[in-house]
Amino acid sequence: MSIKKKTFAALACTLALSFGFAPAAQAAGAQAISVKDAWVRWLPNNLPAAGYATLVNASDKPVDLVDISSSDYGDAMLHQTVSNGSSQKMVMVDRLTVPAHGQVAIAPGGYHVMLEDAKRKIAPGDTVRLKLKFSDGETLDAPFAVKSPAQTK
Ligand SMILES: [Cu+2]
Repeated sequence: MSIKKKTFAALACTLALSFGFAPAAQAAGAQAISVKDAWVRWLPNNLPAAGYATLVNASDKPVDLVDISSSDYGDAMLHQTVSNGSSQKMVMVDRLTVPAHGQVAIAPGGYHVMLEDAKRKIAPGDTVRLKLKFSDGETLDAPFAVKSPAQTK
């Protein structure tokens, strides 16, 4: 982050405080990104789960998803399913750009959040939380609905 940007962020924060804006307010460029349709495809026997969601960017600048973590899983990372002919493989994705005034789908067949090493017993019907970090400095702690494979067909 540049010094200039940092100073602006600090200033915006001070302004927000002095005027009593809620943190979720659109003012001062905060909260450009929102998460919708967030769910997790759960698998039995402690197999890795996959998280899916649509990221919506309300701002006029592209914003990148740069990091994912979860208090419910030891490991959370963004993968992309790539098919070459008849076979499919997963590749790691460092950043995912959400276009200005646009959205990007983390959806079956494309991107997924690979969730491994569950820290507690997680079952369909639960809600898990994923912390999404973005290039503009914002962090979202989003609830994901846990579904069984049968519920997602
Ligand atoms: Cu994966």
